[in-house]
Amino acid sequence: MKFALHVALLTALPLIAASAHASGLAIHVTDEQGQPLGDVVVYAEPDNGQTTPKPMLSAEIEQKNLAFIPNVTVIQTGSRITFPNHDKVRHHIYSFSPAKRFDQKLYSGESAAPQIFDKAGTVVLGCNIHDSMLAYIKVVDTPYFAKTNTAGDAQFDAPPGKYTLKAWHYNMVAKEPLSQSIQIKTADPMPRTLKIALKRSMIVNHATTADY
Ligand SMILES: [Cu+2]
Repeated sequence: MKFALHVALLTALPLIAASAHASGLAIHVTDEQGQPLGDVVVYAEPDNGQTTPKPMLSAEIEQKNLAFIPNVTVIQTGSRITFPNHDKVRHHIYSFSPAKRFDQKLYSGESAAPQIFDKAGTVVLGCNIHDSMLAYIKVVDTPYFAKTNTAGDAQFDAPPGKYTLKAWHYNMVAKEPLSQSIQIKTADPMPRTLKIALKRSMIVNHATTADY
């Protein structure tokens, strides 16, 4: 046991050393009234197109109490998502979005096939049985991304350099993500504030499976 722990620590060390060269980018997002905005996907695309390899993380979108949890997921292109159903009823999930079309007929438990998302874009997930079930997947072509919490804050690490910083919310007025050029420096302590204009009604006007 002791030996195994030692080996694990040794293998972890280079990772810790590598991340020391990256710098953290803190972002705060509000709506037009200055209220903190959660569930905003923020991501940075390097201007030179180069990214430092990062382990591809898989994600899970659970079905519970007739809802998708989480409501918003961000993943890098090529990542996989699993869809465990923790309800007693069966779900039939699907996406018509060009970035990923799939159809998982009535299933329960862990039997839904994992899906790989290999194209950047927005995917809206629906359930054929329960119309109110909706979830959003933002597939991005970069390993540098995060999602704001309910306080509107997000942060991620990226090596110093020039980037295009983008921000996307499923209920934003603009069709394209908010976009700005930024320079990430080794020391980047101040959070950057972004403002996103939302459609007036979250309930009536939010994007549905027909919009993407
Ligand atoms: Cu369902």
